[in-house]
Amino acid sequence: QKRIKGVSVFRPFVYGTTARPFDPVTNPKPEGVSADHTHSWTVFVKGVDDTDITYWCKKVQFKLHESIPNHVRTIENIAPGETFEVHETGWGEFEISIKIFYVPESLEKPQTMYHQLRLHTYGTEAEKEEMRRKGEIKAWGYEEMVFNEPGEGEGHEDYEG
Ligand code: SLL
Repeated sequence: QKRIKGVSVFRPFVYGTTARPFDPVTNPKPEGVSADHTHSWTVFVKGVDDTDITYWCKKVQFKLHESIPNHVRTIENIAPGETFEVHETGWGEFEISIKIFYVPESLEKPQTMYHQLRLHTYGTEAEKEEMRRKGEIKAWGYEEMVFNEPGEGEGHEDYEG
């Protein structure tokens, strides 16, 4: 299919992890979770302010630590506006590979990003204090996918550049 010459389209998204320590009151450990697991956590890819990304992002493959059963998790066919995400529990921090597959009309190859799962407070003293207060360890990043000369079929309404 034809590409649209001289045009770049920017698609922002948010990705990362949110972890919560198990706590009898604020985050009780579910039945059946291994005794050595200390945290629940989520890794995700979503639109900024939860805007829909499914019209350009077709599928996300999260590669977790090999110690985790079924460690390659593929999320696809989610409803518009939903989040590509995986929920897990564990005890250790590790690097997660996040591979993003674009809709075929974009004519773009998949892209892989690497993201460090954080279970423990980090950053400045003030940032650590806020994480302790909220009982939540967020490691979020912002990225922009740039579609250069995208295919015509993608239905872009807001070209920039
Ligand atoms: C570390 N290099 O030693 C890292 C490895 C692995 C974390 C961390 C297991 C979860 C499960 C889990 O949390 N692995 O058994 O399902 O800190």
